[in-house]
Amino acid sequence: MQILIHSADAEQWQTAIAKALPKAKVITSDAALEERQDADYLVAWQPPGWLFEEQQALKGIINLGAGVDALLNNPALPAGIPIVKLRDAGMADPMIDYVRYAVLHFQRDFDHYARQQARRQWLERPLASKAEWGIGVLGLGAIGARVAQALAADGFPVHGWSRHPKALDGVRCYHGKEGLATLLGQVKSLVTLLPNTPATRGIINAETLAALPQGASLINPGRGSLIDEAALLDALGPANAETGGGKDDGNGDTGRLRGAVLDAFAREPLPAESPLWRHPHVLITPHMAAPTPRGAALEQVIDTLRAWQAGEQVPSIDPSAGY
Ligand code: OXD
Repeated sequence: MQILIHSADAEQWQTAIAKALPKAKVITSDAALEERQDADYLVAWQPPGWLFEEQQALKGIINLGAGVDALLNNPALPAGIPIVKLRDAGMADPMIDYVRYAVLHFQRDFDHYARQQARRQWLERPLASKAEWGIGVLGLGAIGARVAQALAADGFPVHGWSRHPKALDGVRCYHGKEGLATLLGQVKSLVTLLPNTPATRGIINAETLAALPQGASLINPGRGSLIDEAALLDALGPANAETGGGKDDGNGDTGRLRGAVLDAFAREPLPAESPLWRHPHVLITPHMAAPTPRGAALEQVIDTLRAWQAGEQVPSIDPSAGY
């Protein structure tokens, strides 16, 4: 079995896979062409088109992440090859931490306190009750479901939304267009954890943002394509670093949306000229919410390679659904 690895940390993956599968030939995409040609399996994160063009014998691809959008949007990806993605693989825990931090940022008023600090203002705000802080989680896949249930266990009322009906203990689940509208009206923080597919592109737009209650917040550790960035900026209101907005309402909140915590963008790295960088109500992180921990991911990668080698079927993604 010949395995080709393509990722920023390909050498570490190479060492770990070679140790677990001593009979396999494991090479990285940096190897010479004659070395890396005719691989049976590709283990990769965001592989370039040329890699597919030169590989003619691929029998399976393992995506070193949860989102397969970069792979499916690659025009050189050959059709009909099974693609297996990482499922949770230790990513849910850091994602839960990220979302919890972002929710508390708004529920415990850290955004307002940061602006008060800039004004040297000592003013305690009334504590918003968790029980009245509805959270919407769009996307109830392996990671979204864990996030929704963790927040519910923290004491927040959690509303989850998925394309198809789902049931999750402790989470009020909705689906479809009507379900989305019902959910949006009830949440103070909206968390987007949907995959990037034609059906989810721009799902957070002027219409959906207008359906949120005044003063709601947006948390996007999912995919940048979910958000219409112009509509988001519009909903955030004018950026004025002094007051936190244009016409200050005392909290520095001027838009329909109180603020946003964003980890994923339509273009990454987020271009320097993006007005999001400068908006005082936006907290930006560089797609770091849930890095793939190699230990747990390695187990899934090895299990998949062993099953393929034994001629077994492994649940693969549905390219037409995009996840
Ligand atoms: C992923 C990611 O899809 O890190 O795993 O974005």
